[in-house]
Formats: sequence, C-alpha cells, structure tokens
Amino acid sequence: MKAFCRTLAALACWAALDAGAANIEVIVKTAGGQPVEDAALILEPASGNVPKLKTHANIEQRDREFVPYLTIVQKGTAVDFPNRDKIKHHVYSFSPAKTFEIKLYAGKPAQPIVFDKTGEIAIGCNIHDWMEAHVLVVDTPWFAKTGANGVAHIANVPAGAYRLRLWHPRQKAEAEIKRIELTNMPQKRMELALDVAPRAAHAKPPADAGY
Ligand SMILES: [Cu+2]
Repeated sequence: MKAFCRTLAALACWAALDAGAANIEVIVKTAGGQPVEDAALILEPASGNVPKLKTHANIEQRDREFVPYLTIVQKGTAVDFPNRDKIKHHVYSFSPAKTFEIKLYAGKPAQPIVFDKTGEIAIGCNIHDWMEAHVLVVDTPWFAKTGANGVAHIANVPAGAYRLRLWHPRQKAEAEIKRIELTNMPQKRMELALDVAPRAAHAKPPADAGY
C-alpha cells in the first residue's frame, strides 16, 4: 500500500494511513508569497533506520530538454537517461557526488547511472547548452518535490523523530533544518519559506535548426 500511495495524489491516500504513521503536506513559498516549484522536501529519521523503497528512476531527454528538471532519489538508485528525441544527446556531470558521461547517443543507453553517494548533482548536455537537470541523492525513502502550486506530499511516514530538510537547485540560501516529531497524524500541514533565483534565460534554437 505504501508504494501504491507514493504514485497517487496524497489526497487519495489519506484513507490508507497505516497505524502509527503520518501524512505530511507542505507548501513552499518565497518570502514574497509566491509558490516555489521543484523544491525538495526531505525527512531523515533521527533513528537512522532507512528502509529502501525505490531503486529506479528515469530522466528523459524530450524536445531537447531534460524531463524532469529535478529528480530526488535514495542513495543507490539506478537512473536511466532515455533519449526520446530523433537527434543525439551527450549527457554529463562534473559534480563530485557523481561525475559521469554518456557519450553522444540515441535511444536508451545500455547501462543506467547508479547514484551511490548523497549530494547534489547538476547535469548538462554537451550538444545543447541550455539543457539542465538536477539530481538530489538522499539517504532516506521519505522525500517529495513541490509542484507548480508549491505543494509536496509524503504519505505514510512512520511515527518518530525526523530532520526536515528543504532544498532547491536555485536556492539563494540554505534552509534551516527543522526537527519534527511525528505521531499518528492523518494530515500534518506546514508552510515553509525558501527564496530561489529565477531559472537563467537561455537561447534555444528552433526545432528545425537541425541540432
Ligand atoms: Cu542534448
């Protein structure tokens, strides 16, 4: 049921709350009150007891963009980079948490990239300067990212003490880590503040430019 819940809007899951667990909903806004999209909400259990729930993710290349822009994964997750475009891409990262390169390719590369170290990884394409994606590798299965409305849900988090972290690829300053105590809570709501810089404008040539 837990895995099922993660794939649905959390609203559909309120009824499926396990005994002794909590459903968390946060809304992230800038100091000016604007909703923040693509903020990562991370709950790290103080107990250090972290079950592994999901082991695979996809970051596609579609219409000469990475989709999604932000992917949050648990340490040890394998990520595929399928190219859905008719042209080739060349995916790379110089980030210390995962330095890698998938040289000029079409279709789905034979091997996924395994993100085995926690940290922030910025990903680009050697051919298309404007393409940008981010991976945040965390040591917990309890995470979510905010949608365009600034809202993120995490369903069925076992009761206990947690560190609540907020992160965004374009955050202006690091958010303070909050300590929270979860008990049986069908719907715990919080409002959090995070200021982010706008995404840099980039020149993207028209689709018929040939690259
Ligand atoms: Cu590309």
